[in-house]
Amino acid sequence: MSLGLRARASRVLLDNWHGQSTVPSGGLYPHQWSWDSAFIALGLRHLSPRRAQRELESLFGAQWPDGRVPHIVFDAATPAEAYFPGPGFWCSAAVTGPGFPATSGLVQPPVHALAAWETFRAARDSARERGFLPRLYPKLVAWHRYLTGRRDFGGHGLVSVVHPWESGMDNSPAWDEPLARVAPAGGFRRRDLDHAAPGERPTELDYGRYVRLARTYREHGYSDDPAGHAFAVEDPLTNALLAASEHALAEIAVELGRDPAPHLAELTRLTDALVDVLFDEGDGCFHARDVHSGRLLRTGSVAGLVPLVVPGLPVADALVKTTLGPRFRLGELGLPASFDLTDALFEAGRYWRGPAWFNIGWLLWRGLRLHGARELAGTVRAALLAAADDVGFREYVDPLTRTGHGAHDFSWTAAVILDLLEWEP
Ligand code: 2M8
Repeated sequence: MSLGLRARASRVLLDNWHGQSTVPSGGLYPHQWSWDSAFIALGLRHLSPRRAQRELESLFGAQWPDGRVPHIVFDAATPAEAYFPGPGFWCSAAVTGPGFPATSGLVQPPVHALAAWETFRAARDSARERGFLPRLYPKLVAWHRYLTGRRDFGGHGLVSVVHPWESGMDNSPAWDEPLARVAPAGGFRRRDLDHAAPGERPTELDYGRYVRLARTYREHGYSDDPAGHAFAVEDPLTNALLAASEHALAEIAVELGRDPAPHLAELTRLTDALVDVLFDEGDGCFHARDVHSGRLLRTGSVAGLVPLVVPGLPVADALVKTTLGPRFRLGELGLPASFDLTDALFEAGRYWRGPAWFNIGWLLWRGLRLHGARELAGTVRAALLAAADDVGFREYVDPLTRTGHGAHDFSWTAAVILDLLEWEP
């Protein structure tokens, strides 16, 4: 590995810092994104613990009164037309009222409590001095309460996501079937194609459907009435990160002298629901469930492996076996394909339909360590570091050839590399 990977990763995070938070990448994503900020904090904590705390604090500064943490917080200094859909599309002030930053109305996977706990652990004394956890804890609790209280559309105690953007894995083939019901909207101009090749991004048809779903949510005043949502799925990645974050909330509660028991009970409840409703013993993988059809969407999305991050997951051994099988070949490749390598829908360079992503690699690395698969975790860590060293801090890479794709100098790539560098092989 070339010397200077750490310095280069640090440079990316310093360059993408906008004063209060970090943009995922200067051109393609020029605002603050919710789950990006959580991964970014995990890396920033090694560079500047204070900045890592600010990253999360600024995101939660935009939390809505109902507890939702918006998936984009718009930077007022960035021209509105730099990103579509921009602040004028979402009209968040109509719901939040004045005094809130302009945001989207969707959410993203709840990895924040985990990031907050890890950020605290990096610099306990200064975090205590700043009152980092006492200020953040009630906001994290309200965030989880929004998800479990307002988004349990299926009645299984699992959170539903109402838009592919909420899953974080926008154009995953897992969403093809439920998305096919949505009539595409027109009358908008994409900005992503100003920065990335069409072959690496979602199709026009996908975008039309994304816009239709977001417009409808906005027109319903961002109400979480299940009947108003054409798209509603119980996603294993979202629910697994919520469970792992409940575990982190229990740790935070202890640090604050509070009772961790409610968080541990919530962890158990979510774990049971995940396994009962979304785990398929037949193929050793979790799958999203379509709330409208009631059926499991049996596809080979890597989201189905992410429950490895849940402490105490009873089916961890089966999941580890699945990572090693022909669909993911993790032991051989080290890089986690975002979709089943053997499926005709696999596309090595198109966004969430096949390429390997560094944040997913980090989650699997963490989950493998958690469940004792240390050698495989080491293989994943080494492959992520080698890929970043070879191609730079790309948004995603072809898991077979390691060709880089998407944005350059992508913040969460740099951040998880900085974190992985802190650990022994
Ligand atoms: C991607 O999603 C945004 C919409 O939220 C987009 O395509 O414009 C996804 O990869 C998502 O997971 C990520 O948080 C976001 C910013 O990096 O980009």
